[in-house]
Amino acid sequence: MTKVNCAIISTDRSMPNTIRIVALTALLLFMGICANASPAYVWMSSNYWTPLAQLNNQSPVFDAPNDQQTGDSAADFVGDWSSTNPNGNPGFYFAFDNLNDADPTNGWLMFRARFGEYKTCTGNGCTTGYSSTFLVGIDGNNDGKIDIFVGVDDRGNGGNAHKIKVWQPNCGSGNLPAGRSCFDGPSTTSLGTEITNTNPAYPQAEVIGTNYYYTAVSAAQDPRGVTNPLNTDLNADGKTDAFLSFRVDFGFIRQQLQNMTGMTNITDSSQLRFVTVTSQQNNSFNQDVGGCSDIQNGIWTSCGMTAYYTPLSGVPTPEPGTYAVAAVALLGFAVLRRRA
Ligand SMILES: [Ca+2]
Ligand SMILES: [Ca+2]
Ligand SMILES: [Ca+2]
Ligand SMILES: [Ca+2]
Repeated sequence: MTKVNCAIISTDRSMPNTIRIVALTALLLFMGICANASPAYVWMSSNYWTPLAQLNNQSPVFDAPNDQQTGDSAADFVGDWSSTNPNGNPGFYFAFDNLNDADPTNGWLMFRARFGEYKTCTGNGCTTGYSSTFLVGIDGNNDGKIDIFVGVDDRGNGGNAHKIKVWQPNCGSGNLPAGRSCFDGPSTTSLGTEITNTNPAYPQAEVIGTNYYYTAVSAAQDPRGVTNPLNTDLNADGKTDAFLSFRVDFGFIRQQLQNMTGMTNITDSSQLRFVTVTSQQNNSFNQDVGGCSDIQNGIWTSCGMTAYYTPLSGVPTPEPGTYAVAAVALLGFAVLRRRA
């Protein structure tokens, strides 16, 4: 999207009515364009997020309930949208705030997943009910292997809790099975060295405010329920499901991808693929893999990897500006009719 300077258009009363209406409409149009500058937020309702389709199943069916490995339903990815259940609920969403400028190398990548339980905070001194990781692996070069992980680390209540982090992938803790490669599946990928963001504008330990949002699934957060039956408990455990959302600095991620993989010219128009994981461990994923129930033997490209998405494809729609333009146009017509 090109950068727009928001102009103020005069509607001097000495103008002929027709010209005033045209000017008014132009003003509204500019207001609409300016309204498009509204950033994307982690607390946006799911209507503003893009549900991600899977590579081998072009629907955002996402993940089976109750297939997580540690008994923590708060870390169980859930989602039941499919070609045979089109009114179902997506489980993995993406959004992008492109900062509304002409720079293709900046912006915020945002991720949201749905989990089987919204955990309220009960422990002494705890600050959140979520107590695991929500990891997103990115394949930036179309080889089916994860190149970088971003995510929320909410394990425990100490210094590590409540942080947005970035990691290099590691090759997993065991020997590679025959025919397999590092980073090509949940058992051959783990969290490696944490990458510290040294850009003072975007400190790494950033989880409060605009970067993180944990909330119960509700009609307000999932307005799809207005037209589709709202289901707040997809895994039928009697506990309200949760949305966990976070954002990371795209400029930092693209730079790290280029540093680690030799990929060049990654922009907000580059095609990326994503996987999702919850895990209590860094060296071996042990909770849930989004879109896959085979955490032991699966391969990302057939076990949870999404289709291709450019960051720009996640810019929220409908954009608020659309409504502003429509409202202005309607107002213009109303004024004309009154004066006719
Ligand atoms: Ca699951
Ligand atoms: Ca890759
Ligand atoms: Ca539930
Ligand atoms: Ca799973």
